[in-house]
Amino acid sequence: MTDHEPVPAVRETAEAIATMEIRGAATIADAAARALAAQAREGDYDDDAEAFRVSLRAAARTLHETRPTAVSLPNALRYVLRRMEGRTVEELRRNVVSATEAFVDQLDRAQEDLGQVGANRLADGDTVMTHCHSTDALACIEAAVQQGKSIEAVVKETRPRNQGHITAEQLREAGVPVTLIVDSAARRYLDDVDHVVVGADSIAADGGVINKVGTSGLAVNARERGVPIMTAAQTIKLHPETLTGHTVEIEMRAEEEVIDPGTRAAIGEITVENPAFDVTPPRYMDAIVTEHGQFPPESIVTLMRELFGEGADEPWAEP
Ligand code: RUB
Repeated sequence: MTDHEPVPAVRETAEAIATMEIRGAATIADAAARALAAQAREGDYDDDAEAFRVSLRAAARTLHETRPTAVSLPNALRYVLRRMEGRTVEELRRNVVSATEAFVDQLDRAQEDLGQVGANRLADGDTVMTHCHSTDALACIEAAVQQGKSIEAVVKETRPRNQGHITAEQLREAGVPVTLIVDSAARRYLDDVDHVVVGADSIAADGGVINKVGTSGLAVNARERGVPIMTAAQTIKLHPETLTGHTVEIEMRAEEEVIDPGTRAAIGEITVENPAFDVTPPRYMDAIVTEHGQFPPESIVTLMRELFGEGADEPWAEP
């Protein structure tokens, strides 16, 4: 192992994020922060503070390169690296590890707090519709159940990777009766639904919600059917670079997720595209629910300025 090569825990975490064994914006942020703590603890720096800093930045770059859309990943790296202070390796190590612990604690608390806010939007007897698997969205539904409300769920399977199956299982475990549907049946079932609850990978300064592909179509249909739709998203999903006009990169994934090679060969010469996320314009979203309360999507920029006014530097960049 060369001095600045990431420790195994960082390489394994990066691999698990890239292959989606670790997935979902909040879970990715949690894993990335913990990986930086492992780099701080397990790296061999030989009392060289500069070697420590260079290695931490290299580890952050390895993690950053895994998936492009969920801003929780760079936001987590930024949080920890900004607190990488100290003159000795021992001080640096202590500060990075305690920054990671504070970050992970904040994630948990934010999810609990936004769950209460989201739950207040749900009424006893409501049926909710979900898309993909979002721990922030689930926190709202589970908090409503804990408040004593009786909630049922219509769960979209969410092709191509069927994250809806995870949602179905977790809601069932929380005591919520679940009806699983194929994605194409969503509009039909919106007539039986009181609220749509989705998560977010990133939220842009204009209030656009970037989430699993299919969210925007669901939001348009929900508006047409008169069903309210909320995004549950802790503030780590706010994308600071969009404050200065940058757009959010939408991850394109392998075509094998959509169609197996044999079937594709039998069809003949076609193009297959597999975008993982899409953008829901703010006018189709009723509320963004965060740990600081709920916001109309168009006003989220005020919270973004308050929390990310310092901008979006890249503390992992070389040297
Ligand atoms: C997951 C997805 C989730 C958000 C929010 O996509 O779109 O809705 O990440 O999740 P993928 P959470 O499966 O491709 O990672 O609320 O858990 O952060």
